[in-house]
Amino acid sequence: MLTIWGRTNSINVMKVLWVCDEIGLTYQRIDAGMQYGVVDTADYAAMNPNRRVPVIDDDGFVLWESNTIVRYLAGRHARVDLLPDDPRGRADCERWMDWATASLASSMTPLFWQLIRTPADRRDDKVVARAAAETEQFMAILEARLAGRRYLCGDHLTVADMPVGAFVHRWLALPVDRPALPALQAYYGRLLERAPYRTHVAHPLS
Ligand SMILES: N[C@@H](CCC(=O)N[C@@H](CS)C(=O)NCC(=O)O)C(=O)O
Repeated sequence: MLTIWGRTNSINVMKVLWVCDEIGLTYQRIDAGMQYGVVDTADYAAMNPNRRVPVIDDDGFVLWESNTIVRYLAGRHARVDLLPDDPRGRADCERWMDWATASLASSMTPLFWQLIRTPADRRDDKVVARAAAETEQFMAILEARLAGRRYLCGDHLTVADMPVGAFVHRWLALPVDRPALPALQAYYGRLLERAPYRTHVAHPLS
């Protein structure tokens, strides 16, 4: 039995639900985090001392860190289309996953929180402007990468698309000015053709 803890409007939970549906896994999901609490309990801290979502329990194997969970599930179910088994193909995917967390998130997280989860009268315009400008630079990197590619690491979906594709939806849904990025827009269109992406990621922002 696979159990997933995490609220559905968490970007890190979305990736895990997305990969589960791509693989065709059945699971139970337990609401946790923010208004649901749960993360404050001792039982939860025993699973994840960071008290963050998501966490999974896969037949007794407990794991946290969303990108790691995505790779684990793809690997456990031998989905070499999603998680290449050659070192270079795998490293290419992992590089974009790490980049999404280490770089893209550093501007997208404040931008999202300011514009979606902070009341308008408490927003910091300087933070918004800086985060929007930085995000535009990261999206230009993605635009260059996606030119001539259907997906981030080639002609089919891989684990690399899960963190990056989740941020792409958020950016395109945010009320910010955006330059025209045709390759990125076409990539988003391809992601939207996938039912798991529509089901778990492409939601109104909350
Ligand atoms: N690096 C962690 C970050 C986890 C994280 O920060 N999760 C956020 C939601 S996106 C969280 O738990 N926030 C507190 C809460 O929901 O109570 C991962 O990728 O799993």
